[in-house]
Amino acid sequence: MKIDIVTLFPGIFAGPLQESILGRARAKGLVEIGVINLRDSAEGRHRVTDDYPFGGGGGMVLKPEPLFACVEALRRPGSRVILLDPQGRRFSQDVARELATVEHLILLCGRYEGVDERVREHLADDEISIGDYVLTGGELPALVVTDAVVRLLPGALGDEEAPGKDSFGAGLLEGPHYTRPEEFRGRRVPEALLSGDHARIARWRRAQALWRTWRRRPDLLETADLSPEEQKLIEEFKHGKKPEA
Ligand code: 9WO
Repeated sequence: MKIDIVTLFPGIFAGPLQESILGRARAKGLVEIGVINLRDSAEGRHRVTDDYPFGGGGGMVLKPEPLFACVEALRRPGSRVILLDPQGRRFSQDVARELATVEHLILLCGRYEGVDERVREHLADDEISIGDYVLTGGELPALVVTDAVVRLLPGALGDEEAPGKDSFGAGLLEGPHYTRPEEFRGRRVPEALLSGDHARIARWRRAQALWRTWRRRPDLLETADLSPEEQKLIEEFKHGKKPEA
């Protein structure tokens, strides 16, 4: 897989892309990530990338020419051009799974008051928002999308940390995790986890995940596909029963 990130601020990406799982996935050759300075696609001695908005109103807008030139040099069959923008469709684990199947992602990071509308209409194939807040640009959202997608590529995570069991992998929140010591400041690790009974541990974890989801994110239960036993647990929660602590 290849991911090209088009930005006016390439320096933002140096740290995040070389650390941890992203850095390791690149070193292993699972993904090639390019960071392209949009300014290099701007013409003229001053390489100007922004201009005043028609109609006035202040602020600056990213000009279409450098973005079109940059993307036209990068794109190939199998590319998907994505604008990171608060007006886009909402990013989610499902969208991450979808993007992880695309051969080549081109992520466009807007700045200032936004990009010329013709970029949105005639250059981007897709627009993605990571949430309802205004940032200073699309760079951090591009990193969020990159991180969520790359960790799904086969081999990016170790066997111990395979995706699927984590939050949203199964459409539910994760239950609690504990490590040593068994007792910390008088708080003990739940007995089920110390029992060595693997079936009991699996049941405890499933009940905890369901409980947490029911309490914190009941909306997720609408779409989760639950086994009959799990549906029964939810029914019991509704009648006031709590899972084993
Ligand atoms: C700036 C602005 C100033 C005054 C009034 C309204 C305004 N809206 C914006 C604006 O949306 N600026 C954006 C900044 C332009 C495109 C790049 N920027 C951006 C991307 N901010 N937040 C995102 C973003 C992208 C994806 N998911 C969440 C947020």
